Amino acid sequence: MTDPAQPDRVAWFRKMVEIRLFEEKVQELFMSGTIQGTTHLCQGQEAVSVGGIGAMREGDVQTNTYRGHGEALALGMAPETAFAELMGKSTGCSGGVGGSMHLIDASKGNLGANAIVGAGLPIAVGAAVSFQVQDRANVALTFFGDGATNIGTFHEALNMAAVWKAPVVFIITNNLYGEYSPQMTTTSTVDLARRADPHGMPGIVVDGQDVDVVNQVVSEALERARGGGGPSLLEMKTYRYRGH
Ligand SMILES: Cc1ncc(C[n+]2csc(CCOP(=O)(O)OP(=O)(O)O)c2C)c(N)n1
Ligand SMILES: [Mg+2]
Repeated sequence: MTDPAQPDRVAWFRKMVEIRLFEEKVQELFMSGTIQGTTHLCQGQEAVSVGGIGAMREGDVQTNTYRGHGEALALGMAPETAFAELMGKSTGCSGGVGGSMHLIDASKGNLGANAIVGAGLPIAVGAAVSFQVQDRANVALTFFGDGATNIGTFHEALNMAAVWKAPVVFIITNNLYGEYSPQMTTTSTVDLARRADPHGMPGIVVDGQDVDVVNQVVSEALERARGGGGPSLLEMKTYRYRGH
């Protein structure tokens, strides 16, 4: 979280490097069989995590996916805590029983990663509705992949959020592949931001490789939601450098 008047771009850069190096080590440990269970890397997508999380304010929350190392570290989880979780140690954020796909720290606004594609969206809408009920000026973000926009919960979550003007920002991390399937083989829509149109909410295509642009667009969507303007759908065009 940064002061909107004075974005700390050096801190963003450091965090993106931290995420990249964290995952280099994760990959090394995974390939050597040291990490039990699976891991999913977000290399190439760091600007989406850091720019998006950097737009959050005190009390805001977010959900993400099984590819959630970037968001967890951007939200301030210590790499030691994340490594402990991946190594199955009791000092991990989920006591070592969750692993890579379940990095969570509610005290820092991280309502958790989700192994189920599309599962984080309704959780974020629920959090947003709770803010409305409690009359709190907070917003929920939810990060998910391009493939998740073909899941039922995506459409259900957008519809409910639009009808109730819930303070939630939907962020598609469009890395062009769902697992190993190119977007064009699974999806009839080129710009996934257009999936906002039937719900009457803003749908914006964003250069997900530019942390400044990501931060700017997410900040505007967050403030719109915070002011009662309702949800937005932001499509971050990015690329994942590693396989699934
Ligand atoms: C409901 C559900 N269906 C299928 C899967 C298996 N699965 C894991 S990742 C994935 C593809 C998701 O693609 P995308 O949303 O683009 O995310 P990416 O992996 O590119 O980050 C699928 C189908 C799952 N985890 N959950
Ligand atoms: Mg994808």
